[in-house]
Amino acid sequence: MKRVSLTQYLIEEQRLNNSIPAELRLLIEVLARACKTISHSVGKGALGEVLGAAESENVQGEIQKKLDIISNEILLQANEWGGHLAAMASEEMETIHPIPNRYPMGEYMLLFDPLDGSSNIDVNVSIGTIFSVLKAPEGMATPTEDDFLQPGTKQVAAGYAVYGPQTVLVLTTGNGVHGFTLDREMGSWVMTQRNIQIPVDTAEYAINASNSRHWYAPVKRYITELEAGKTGPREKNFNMRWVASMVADVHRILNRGGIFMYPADQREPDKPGKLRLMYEANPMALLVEQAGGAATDGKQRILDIQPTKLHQRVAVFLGSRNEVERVTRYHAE
Ligand code: AHM
Ligand code: MG
Repeated sequence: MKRVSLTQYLIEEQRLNNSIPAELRLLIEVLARACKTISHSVGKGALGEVLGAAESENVQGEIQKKLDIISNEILLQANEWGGHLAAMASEEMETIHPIPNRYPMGEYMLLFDPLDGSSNIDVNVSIGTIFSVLKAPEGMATPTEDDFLQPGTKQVAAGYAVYGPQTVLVLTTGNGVHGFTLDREMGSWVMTQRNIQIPVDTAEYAINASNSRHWYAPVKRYITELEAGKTGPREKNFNMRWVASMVADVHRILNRGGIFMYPADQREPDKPGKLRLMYEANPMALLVEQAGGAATDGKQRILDIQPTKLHQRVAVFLGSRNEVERVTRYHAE
């Protein structure tokens, strides 16, 4: 079989479909290289002395792991000097990171969760990097947080790398979703999946059920019906999976269908769920929609939400279209 590398795929997209400007291609290549470096660090584990907690908290008040900080640094350093970016923002940084003056400024803005699935870092379970790419607003001189506050529909690229038994990069630039496996011997990304499609129906769901006592009625109803199985109203048995790494859960759903949920609940009514809109929900929502699935916050399409804060949270229901539509309908009823 002829191997198509990430570089070849990107150049062909640029040349044949005209869907990727040269600067965006450079950006994705640099990102992919950074993910390769992160994959290497993650893979060393205890041998690289990278496990365990750092002595700091991030803006959400969560204890940072050493690998959170290492991954953040890798992404910042890799993306600073290429001239393709105007600014970056990260789960691990309170404020945005403008490109230092000594480097040229480009027209794109990059957001990332450098290492998602923090609770899995030290226990050798899949984790990943999530990224979202926006265009800087017309006429922007000095980037500010406000320039990032664009709805997910404005993303020009999004994706993740999952560091599991294999390291896989899943990418969309608005022209389908494609997967690239890291060839560890050659150090290159090889296309292993073209045009990933999520089945519209599924018998698999993902939710942290330990929170069930806090759920709102529509989520309770939906899950109770799934649990009732063949003799319940759905007349079908459902299976549950929860990795506690969104990247790994979404990766499974892209590959064989399913619905992923992190709902808002009654604990903190002002805080809609756990996941962050700009660098977790939006990129995943774009991937899922590009693969024929759906993504809502229970009420509206995630990609249509107008962000008001860089680190804002959002409820998430995404995956196989018929299930996402059903649970969204329950919220409306
Ligand atoms: P993180 O960005 O601090 O790693 O948190 C996000 C993660 C998601 O990957 C995952 O879906 C979720 O948190 C798991 O949460 P919980 O521990 O409540 O099950
Ligand atoms: Mg995260």
